[in-house]
Amino acid sequence: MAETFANPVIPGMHPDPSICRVGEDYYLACSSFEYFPGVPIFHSRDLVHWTQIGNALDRPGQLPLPVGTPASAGVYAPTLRHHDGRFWLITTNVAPGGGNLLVTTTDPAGPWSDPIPLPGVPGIDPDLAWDADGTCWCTVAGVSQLRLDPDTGRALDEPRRIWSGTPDGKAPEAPHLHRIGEHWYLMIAEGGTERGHAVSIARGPAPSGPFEPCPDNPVLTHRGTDHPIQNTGHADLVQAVDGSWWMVLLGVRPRGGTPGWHVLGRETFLAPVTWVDGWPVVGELAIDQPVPPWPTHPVAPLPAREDFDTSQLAPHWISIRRRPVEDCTTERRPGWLTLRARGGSLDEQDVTFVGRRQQDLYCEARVLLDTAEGRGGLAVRLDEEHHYEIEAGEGQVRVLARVGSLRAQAAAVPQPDAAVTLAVRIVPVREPGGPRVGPDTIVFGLCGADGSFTELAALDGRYLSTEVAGGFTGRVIGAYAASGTAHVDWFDYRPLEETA
Ligand code: 6LW
Repeated sequence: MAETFANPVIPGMHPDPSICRVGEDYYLACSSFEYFPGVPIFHSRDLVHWTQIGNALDRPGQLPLPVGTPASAGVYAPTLRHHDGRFWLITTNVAPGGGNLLVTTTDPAGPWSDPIPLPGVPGIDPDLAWDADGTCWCTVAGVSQLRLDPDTGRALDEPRRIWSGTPDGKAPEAPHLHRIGEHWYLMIAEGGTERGHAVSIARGPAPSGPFEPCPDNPVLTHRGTDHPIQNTGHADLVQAVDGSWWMVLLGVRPRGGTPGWHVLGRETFLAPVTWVDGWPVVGELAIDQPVPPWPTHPVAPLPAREDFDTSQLAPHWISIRRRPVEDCTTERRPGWLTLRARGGSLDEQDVTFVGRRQQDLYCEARVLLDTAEGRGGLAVRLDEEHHYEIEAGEGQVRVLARVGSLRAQAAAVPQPDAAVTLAVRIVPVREPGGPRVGPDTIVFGLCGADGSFTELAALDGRYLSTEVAGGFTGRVIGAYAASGTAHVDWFDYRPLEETA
């Protein structure tokens, strides 16, 4: 029985993957939308096990995400390439004062350069490719293309439409141009990033075409199926060290009925690719995927407990739109993360929040929070209009919910102490004897000093799903300050078995 690995290889909200290889090292970048820092960068030695090594846009000056930047706006799809000894990352900041930008570095863990603005590059999903004479070709959704000076960001000609995708496709986007053998291949996503998503490809004699569509397009889609991985698309290709070819792509894992609800956002999956008559054939894409034919290099999982004992937060911690130190700092009380409310609640765009992507279908998070100087809590967030939270302060612990225009208080009890351990457990749907409907149940409670869990409220996970909220993101679980100052001693996150 061949050994298998679990797809997605990068679970949780990690969409629009772009990949490159340097020697025996693989690097991958994803979108990050309204979260800061932006564009998580991952490293792997086997395409299966990945470690986040940083974020390309981790300085406020690199990533303006002002209040007014809508949820699911901000950083859209990146392209990550290595050329001439440097890493290049091009992406789009869909925000007031944003636009297409390019950053470069010799160390993908950072620091990356200040953004090089690309005023002549239109649209979204920019791609970079260099031909043999060093010309840099920038291709964008649509699909249009222009030549670019990557050192200055100057467009060297006007954008030209080079392909519109397949006749029954729509929204041709996510272009990636690869020179493979005698051909230039132009791979795109089309059909929109929902259930109709697909990957199509064309090839031509030059980076500018003309392009001949693959006779078997789309080369990958799960539309019209009940496959457990849906919305498959937005792919990139990489040649492995052994010469084989692989595809990373985004997909979702809807659960709990029809149409099914996905809550972790669009995740990064891995599939094998073979070539037949000069066209790619995408192999099996499964939740349990046969491992590639080389030694695997497992990596340590993220620590279950974050003690906030260092002034630099680990790269997987994200805030909403910005994280000026004065609002989220470990300097004010060593060993604690101090969250100073900016005045906004989770309904506002500038709430003080630090969290991590939910990466497991079932999981538990706990925080020890000192609310002697204000109010704060533990939240499961999709956006300003879709979040559940347990909030403590001013002598009361409450479980609150917002779904669109509906707000509810699901529980309220006296707060036992200023320092309180709040918890959320995301568990399978509780349906005594009935059909499983919905992806999960989100249970909030208080923890005793002995680690015991006292449930306060159980909420339906359907309403914190992308099918309900819309947009491009997935759940983020984090601590926040609603007023005054809340201090976080530690934050625990651990996966739960499905039988939890
Ligand atoms: C991404 C584009 C898309 O830039 O969604 O639906 C955008 N397609 O390819 C955000 O993921």
